Amino acid sequence: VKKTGHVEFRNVSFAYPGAEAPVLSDISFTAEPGQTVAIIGSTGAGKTSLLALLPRLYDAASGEVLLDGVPVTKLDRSEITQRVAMVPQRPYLFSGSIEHNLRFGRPEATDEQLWDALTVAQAADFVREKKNGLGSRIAQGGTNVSGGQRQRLCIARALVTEPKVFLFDDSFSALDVATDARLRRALKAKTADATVIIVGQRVSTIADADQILVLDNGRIVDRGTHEELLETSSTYQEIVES
Ligand code: M5T
Ligand code: MG
Repeated sequence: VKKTGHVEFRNVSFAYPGAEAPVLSDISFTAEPGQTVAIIGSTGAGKTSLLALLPRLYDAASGEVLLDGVPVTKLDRSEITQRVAMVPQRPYLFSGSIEHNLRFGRPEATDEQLWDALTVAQAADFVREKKNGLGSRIAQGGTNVSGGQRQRLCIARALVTEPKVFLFDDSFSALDVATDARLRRALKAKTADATVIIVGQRVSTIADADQILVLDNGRIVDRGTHEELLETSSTYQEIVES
């Protein structure tokens, strides 16, 4: 199997352990290398839960989640973490230096690779302006950096691992629209061959995706490009107008 980062969900359903009601029902889609797939939907729709199934934070109750054609349940954890990087909805920074935080998934990364990741994540200026640069201390939980800086450092941390698949869970929400746009342009240029799955609330974040999945109550109710959904999806129109 070529390890290019091809993602497929095939009729996936999922309920949290102990819960009866399914959180995800009959989810099917593919995300190809080079593509951006966006997931949008109201709070509680199941967006975070959907992303969690790829790195196996949880396993599907039925159906299959495939990475490069192989069910993730048949892959070693290390094979998944080498290929998939997730930036969680509440990204976490450890107490320690910025450098320590960035190298978390790839201790052997060079300083050049760290700066390259910071540049793409639009965080290089902010780190450069700090007196101790990469050696600057981050407090436990990242409480001494802003929410947007925390998001960008966590995006940089994901970039350092050079994954085939990026999962961004609302990772651009704390950024202003201009920074969001710059970051995603740089990301696209840097990761042209990667598979990108973005959960987003803001239409500007997801409008240029190759495919948008509209999630409602654990189901994909509509899918298409921004232009197609504006024509066909009342749920999408409601989100756009809200
Ligand atoms: C979907 C429940 C949650 C909601 C549904 C993460 C998590 C969620 N849930 C649990 O029971 N346990 C959990 O650990 O699952 O939740 P979601 O996937 O987090 O929804 P979302 O990401 O679309 O929402 P939001 O607010 O991030 O936009 O019933 O209680
Ligand atoms: Mg969520």
